Amino acid sequence: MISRIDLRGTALPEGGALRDLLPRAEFDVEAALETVRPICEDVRHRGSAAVIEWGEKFDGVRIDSIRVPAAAIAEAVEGLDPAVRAALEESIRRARLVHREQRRTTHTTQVVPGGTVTEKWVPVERVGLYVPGGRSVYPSSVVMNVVPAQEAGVEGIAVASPPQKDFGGLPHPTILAACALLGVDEVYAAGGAQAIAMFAYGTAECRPVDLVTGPGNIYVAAAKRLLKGRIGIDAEAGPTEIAILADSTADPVHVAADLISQAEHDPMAAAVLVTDSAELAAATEAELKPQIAATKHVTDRIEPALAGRQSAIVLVDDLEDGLKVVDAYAAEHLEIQTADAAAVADRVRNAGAIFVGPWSPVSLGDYCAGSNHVLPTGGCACHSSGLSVQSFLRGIHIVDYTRDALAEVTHHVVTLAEAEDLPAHGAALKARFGGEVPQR
Ligand code: HSO
Ligand code: ZN
Repeated sequence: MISRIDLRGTALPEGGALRDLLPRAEFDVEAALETVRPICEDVRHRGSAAVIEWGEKFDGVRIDSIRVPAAAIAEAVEGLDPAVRAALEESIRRARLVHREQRRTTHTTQVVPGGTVTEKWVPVERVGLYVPGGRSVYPSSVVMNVVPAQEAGVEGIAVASPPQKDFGGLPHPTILAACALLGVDEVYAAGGAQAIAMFAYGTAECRPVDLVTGPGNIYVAAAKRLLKGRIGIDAEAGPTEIAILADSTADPVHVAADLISQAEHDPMAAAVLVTDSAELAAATEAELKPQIAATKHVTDRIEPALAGRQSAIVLVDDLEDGLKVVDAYAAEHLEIQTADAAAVADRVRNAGAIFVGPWSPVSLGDYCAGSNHVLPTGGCACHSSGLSVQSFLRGIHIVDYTRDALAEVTHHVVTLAEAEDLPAHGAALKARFGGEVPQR
């Protein structure tokens, strides 16, 4: 069911060539651009009416207004199962602990006497958080998007999630309840590309936002790519991925369970085991069968995800090669299940998040570790990080020089300006000193 890639007995190729040997899901956002372009244009020109009509077409339910009434949000939290409420509250509490410590402080550097540069961290004014509906109704993702935005100090937080036929055209009640627990009251019943366009262009009901974050399907990713520039976006989220670097000390029961846990998300999800132990590979394969038989979502998601070309067991000669492989793969989630796991984890360069040892499974991080679960997929972990307080801040440099400090450096500025054939740049300084480079 899961394929094998045997890299033993050969010298591993470097960089890109190694990456090409490793499995990865196709996620062709480019192809969806033409589909979402007319939707975004329509929302730009016709506003909420267009959001409602596209929602009727794609979500199968007609609504009168996209703004979710406060009463519906309050009702959702009252109807929430008390155990789910307690778990969400604990998830929020732990995420706040971690994200609060990511706040940045203003820092001033004295470059020369009388010349300072201050870096001030300012939150964006307004963000739009997209929360998918359909197959993936994840209140945990509301937590992972809202908590860093709040800890960053964002004042305007708007949430959009598709209208659900079964809930009278409102977003899913657990999504609304999660918003209520987080203190978010601006929620829209809007999904897909039309929700992203609503955030970017604004409508009569929803003021435009500066930044859109949150996962979604390929059309949501395409709309984010199309509207990027007008709005800021987080990384484009592709299908979820787990890679496990394991040696003979790993427990195949844990390894199989963790591979299945992320395969459960999507038939395109990727589950990759990298190991130097042929015994562990065989034992994990043997474990997959009974564990899959005992779970849900088997034929629609887990089996196709594990059998897909994006998933594999990769055999390597030793952990050194294993580290090269996981770095080349740059997984969204990477588990280290080896002897001395912390030391091995310390040597990893590329991963969205790293889970160390037998007691830190990815599912813990999905809900209650305190870490963020919105992470770079598709190999983007080699250049991007997951969602954090930083994602919602901008660092602004404040330059403040005295007359003397400017006078002291003017000759250098004039020289560089002339070297770039931009004499007016130099003249802007000289104008302050009677048209001359001041004597030092
Ligand atoms: N593993 C997913 C997040 C998630 N898991 C939500 C459960 N609910 C992507 O990191
Ligand atoms: Zn998950």
